[in-house]
Amino acid sequence: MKNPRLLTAFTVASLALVATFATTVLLHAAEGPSDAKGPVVLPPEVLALPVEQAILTSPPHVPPPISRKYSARVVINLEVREVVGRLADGVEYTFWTYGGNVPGSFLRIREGDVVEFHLNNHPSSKLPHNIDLHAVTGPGGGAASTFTAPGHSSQFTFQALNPGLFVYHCATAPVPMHIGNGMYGLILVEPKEGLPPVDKEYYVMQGEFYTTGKYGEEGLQSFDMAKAIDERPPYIVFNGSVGSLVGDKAITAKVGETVRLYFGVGGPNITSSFHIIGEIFDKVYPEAGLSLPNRNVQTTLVPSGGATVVEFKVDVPGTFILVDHSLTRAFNKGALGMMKVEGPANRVVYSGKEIDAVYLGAQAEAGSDSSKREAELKSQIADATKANPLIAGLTKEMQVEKGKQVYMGLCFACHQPDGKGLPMAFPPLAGSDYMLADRDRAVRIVLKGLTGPVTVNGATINSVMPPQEAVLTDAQIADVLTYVFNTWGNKGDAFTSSQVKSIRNETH
Ligand code: HEC
Ligand SMILES: [Cu+2]
Repeated sequence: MKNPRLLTAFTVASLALVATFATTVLLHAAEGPSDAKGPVVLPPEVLALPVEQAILTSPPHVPPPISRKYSARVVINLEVREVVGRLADGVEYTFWTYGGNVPGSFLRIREGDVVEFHLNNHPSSKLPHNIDLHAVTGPGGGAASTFTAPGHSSQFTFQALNPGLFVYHCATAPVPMHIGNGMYGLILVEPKEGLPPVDKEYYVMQGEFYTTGKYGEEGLQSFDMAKAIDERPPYIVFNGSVGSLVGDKAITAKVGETVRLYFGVGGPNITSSFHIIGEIFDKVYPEAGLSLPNRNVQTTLVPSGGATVVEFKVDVPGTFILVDHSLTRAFNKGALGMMKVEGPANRVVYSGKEIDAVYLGAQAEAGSDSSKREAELKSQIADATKANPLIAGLTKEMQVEKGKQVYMGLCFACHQPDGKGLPMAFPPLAGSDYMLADRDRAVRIVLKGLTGPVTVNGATINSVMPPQEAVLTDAQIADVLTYVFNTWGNKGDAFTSSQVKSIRNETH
């Protein structure tokens, strides 16, 4: 979609297909720049109001609460930009934005304010755009007055009559394409009496992307109208990209703080079952009407073109996962974020894992002869394929990746994520002369555990490593050892399941 002529051709084609879009465009053409009516003559009592510039923030940030107790004339300058950005690792997309981000800048005003709204379409844009703010009472929510060509600026005035949290979006034809390219955001109209004070406020919006390529397919992706019509998005994400709220981009809070999330759905089509794993919403303002909250809610449904406000106190530390609880969207399409909470644990509210004991169901007893034979054949096939050096290389790489998952789920707690261990407590695996000297012994240690003094790189530790034979499969042990033997500067061949199996079965 970098080629403007292609884009226009595409737009025209979809217009021809969808008659209603054509009507919308005619409407906008009739209210184009030539139709401007000139500035409104405001009555003296409005002219007497103090004038303020709105503070705009990009997600996940929210402008500060409004402390004034009177109405104002608020000037909002919002800029439309078409920008190439990251949709996922290795995946780029030409986003159409309000303010350079998806979702667009967060706008915050007060019930009764009179807003002088300027929509500025950057000269580098290829297309005209407009804005429909759901907070506006008037035709098209402003869309009819803001159709703005590239390099132009439109102005209109509205009064915020209703408090609430409202979606805004582009309403230029084809509307689903403009929204689907990222043209949506939230505007908060604080009630006159204000909102209850909280410690942290954040801004999150869900929206889906209809890329021509499959999820994760690399390169610059363009908008696929057929997938949009069928509502089959490869991506459903928070804040405009996969991983926008994970790792060091996670939102944060401290134990004891109250958090308020302004959560909206830009769509264009898919609703959200918004949920935070391990947290209960103390309050939900359903559909973002800011009057009566629901209390003690697990999951709240947010319509496309709608929003919600949720509040909760964080009671225990840890990482809490924000999801659309239609879970393949979270785990396969990107609708997943994180909130990291720091502070002292409260082991009564949440103890952490207390006991990990072996439990062998009746099932585990034998395994039928044919499944045993199947396993044998599989391992023969695996061994035969490994004879091929190319496959051997790829298999090892895959084992390293799988092994990393095992390591980060289990071994890291003692040997540390960087494999360096902890002095006097846990020996290092990175560069361990002891481990690297004897591969079978390494398998045996993971299977059966290790006690008594052990000297690694000259330092002796006398502690206990718990056996993992009931916890890990042969394949998992082969993978994790392949990982630790090929990470942090260590070098070694891959381990095989059959090697682990024969050591598991050896008698002492
Ligand atoms: C609960 C803590 C703990 C966990 C979990 C753990 N280990 Fe250990 N590991 C130890 C301790 C303690 C020792 C030293 C035991 C001793 O002093 O005899 C050790 C020793 C070792 C050694 C030999 C010493 C060396 O540094 O070369 C290897 C290899 C090893 N562990 C690998 C692993 C792998 C792989 C995993 C994950 C599958 C794992 N360990 C999980 C605590 C742990
Ligand atoms: Cu637009």
